[in-house]
Amino acid sequence: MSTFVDNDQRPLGHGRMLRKEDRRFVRGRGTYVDDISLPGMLHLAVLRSPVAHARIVGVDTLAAEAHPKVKAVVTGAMLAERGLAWMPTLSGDVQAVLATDKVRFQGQEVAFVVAEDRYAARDALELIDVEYDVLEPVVDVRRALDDDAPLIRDDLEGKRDNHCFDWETGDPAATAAVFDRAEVVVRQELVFPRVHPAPMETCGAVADYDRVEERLTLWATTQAPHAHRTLLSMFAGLPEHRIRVVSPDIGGGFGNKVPIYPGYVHAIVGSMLTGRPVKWTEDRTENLVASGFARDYVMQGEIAATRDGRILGLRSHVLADHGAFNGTAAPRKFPGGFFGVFTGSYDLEAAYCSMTAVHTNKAPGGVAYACSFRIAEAVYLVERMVDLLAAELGRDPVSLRMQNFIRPEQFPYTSRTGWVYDSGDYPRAMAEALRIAGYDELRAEQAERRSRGELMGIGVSFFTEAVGAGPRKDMDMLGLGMADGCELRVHPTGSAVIRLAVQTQGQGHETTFAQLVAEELGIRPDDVDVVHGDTDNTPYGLGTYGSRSTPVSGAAAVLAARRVRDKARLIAAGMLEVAPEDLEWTKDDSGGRFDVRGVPDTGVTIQQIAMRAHGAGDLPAGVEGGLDAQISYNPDNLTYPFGAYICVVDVDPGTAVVKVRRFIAVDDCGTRINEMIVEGQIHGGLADGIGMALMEFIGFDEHGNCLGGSLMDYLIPTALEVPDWECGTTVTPSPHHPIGAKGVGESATVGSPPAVVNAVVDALALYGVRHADMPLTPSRVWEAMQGRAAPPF
Ligand code: MCN
Ligand code: CUN
Repeated sequence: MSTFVDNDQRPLGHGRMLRKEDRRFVRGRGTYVDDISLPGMLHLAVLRSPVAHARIVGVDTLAAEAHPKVKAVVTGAMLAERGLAWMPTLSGDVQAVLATDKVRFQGQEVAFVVAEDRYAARDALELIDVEYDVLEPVVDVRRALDDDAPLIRDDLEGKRDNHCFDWETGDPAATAAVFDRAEVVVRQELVFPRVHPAPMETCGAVADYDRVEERLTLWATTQAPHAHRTLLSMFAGLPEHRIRVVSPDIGGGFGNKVPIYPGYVHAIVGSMLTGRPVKWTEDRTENLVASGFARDYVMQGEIAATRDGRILGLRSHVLADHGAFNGTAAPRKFPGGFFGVFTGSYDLEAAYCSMTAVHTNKAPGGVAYACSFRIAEAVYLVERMVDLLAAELGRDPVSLRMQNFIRPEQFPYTSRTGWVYDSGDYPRAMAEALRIAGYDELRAEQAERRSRGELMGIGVSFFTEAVGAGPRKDMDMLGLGMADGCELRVHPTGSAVIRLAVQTQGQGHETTFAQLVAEELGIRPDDVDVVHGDTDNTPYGLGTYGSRSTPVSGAAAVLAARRVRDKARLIAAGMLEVAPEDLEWTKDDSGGRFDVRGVPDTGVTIQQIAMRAHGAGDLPAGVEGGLDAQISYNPDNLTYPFGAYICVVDVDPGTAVVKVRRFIAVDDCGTRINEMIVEGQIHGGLADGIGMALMEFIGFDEHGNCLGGSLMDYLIPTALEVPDWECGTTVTPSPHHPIGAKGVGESATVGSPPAVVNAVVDALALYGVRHADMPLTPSRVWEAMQGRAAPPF
């Protein structure tokens, strides 16, 4: 159980404290994009394609234009005249802002209406008449590359097939060699289905274009306001200093709010055309059907080992469904994202992965969902393959993992695909999970239940994440570099404001970044205000995704505070008339201070120093006034958090319903700033993982109709489907982060799906089941059970 600490009672700096932002949120005082209301504001609604693939023969907007409350009706043809019909995606592909020639997925944007109110805008959509010449859609990813498959991207010159990209990583020859000499090889096709982040708040924007000043203000649900400003400037040709992107309170992102969506551009165009502010707010179905999807990988897994369980190699071919437009936010040289870490937590001899990505008539795929850009898929692959190997060898899945872990003394460890893991102690985390779970007792209980025909399963997974992009030049997503800025100002009375490039969507940045500064300066977290999400008022940086806020901006915040402290030392030396080296920094519950070394309690507090810095007395020669610092931080490496998860399930043999009975999660994200917030991140991610493993799934029928367009069809777990989480901690600091912190925001989503699937497969071992694909709905589990002989009782 978590214990919450009254914020007035807690020490200065790191540790459990209640979230500062919740004072606002629990009273309904948050300001989300849809809460923005400007004088004269108009409303925008989008007409979307009812079919997955069709040629547009004609669009008749006359009746809609005649609607008394309609101010503008815009079609793809109108945008094309201004060169605005297509926009770049984060992968370097292009995406239609409004369809011109063809529609390529159900729900694609075809036209939009700007009207006096939301109802009129919606009504007017029904007055637009679009004539479609329906084409055969490509729905099945395995059909996409058939010779006679319909061509989806005929907008691209010279394009002859539905190929999106090829990519490979690792050493194919070395891997083939270890497979040749392996005593045991296990192969399995694994499907990670298409899922959706489904944040509580859907996407939206309010655009306000001032024609006289030629200035654009865009309130938008974005996880990366600065990056969006730059991209908008490059795309729309507006000077960047005349664009202000404001990302106010965000009701969850989970990766869904990384891309720029056509709707943002519609709002901007609408405001430019009408000269009035324009609001666009997606409804739930629009969000589920047309905004970014994740996963959708068909993976051929192969694992090679010796008979005594030494893993030699891992190989995979991946068929990736990227939908009609490639929306992946991946570093340019890694179109397969961070899938390259698929060797996981194991020290093996060789690994190779080849990937073929294709287009289908589905919404843009390859977007993120609390995944660290494909690490969820990578961890699923390796953790299922290791379990399959354990089953083949008749080994316990824990002992097989322990045998093959990268050992603590091997860090920093360069993986076979070239990733440098910064630090780790995997056996310790695994041992802690076993201890909390009471693993041996669980196995004994399972044996006893099995003898009675009960289906109890115990699933283990161990993950290594790679978060905090990014240091390497080739990891640069947009050609902008990956550094993040942060600016700290200490006021004369010693309170402070920190301005960040990253943007919280629920992760608690207003609290943890205040704690980071408080810890370094010896002031109360409540005395530090955190400003973010407004490009006019924050330094440049690439935003929040890939759990990079703590590894990158968090480091910037600490370094800014330390720079302030260095300056404070000079000022204190002047105040106390000693040399700076003779001062000693101390911090206790009453605050931070510089004392003369060896003479405690004679010094000056950070507040006294701040007052002096702002003009209350002389400063030493050469020291400027003020107590501020600005940092732009580019980390030396990613951080590699890790964890050991154990899931216990019971499967009802009569109904095939899976019940998660227990979930034990030991996470190591290095030094923790606020344990309560970290636990909250883990709880949320575990719920995500259970959702993906057991119920979340966006399916399509043979016509390309999306079958997951509402939360009645796209199921996400509720309090009823999740157990009381049992969390444990180990702390292995990152050697290159100033306080040793690693990111944690996606760890549990990445690590938990294989634990659940491994548990269900373990439960079904009595039926001879070796593997079953997610989501493990009752019908899937039932099918798996029917595929094999029923147990002999
Ligand atoms: N933290 C900490 N100690 C650490 C690591 C993190 O106290 N060693 C704290 C951080 O300071 C921050 C939170 O935990 O308050 C998450 O930090 P971090 O791991 O740096 O991740 P980000 O802040 O960059 O958040 C991004 C990450 C991603 S990419 C997705 S997707 C996701 C996630 O966060 N989306 C979320 N968690 C989410 N949580 C909520 N409520 N809503 C989302 O949309
Ligand atoms: Cu992978 S989802 Mo988060 O990086 O925004």
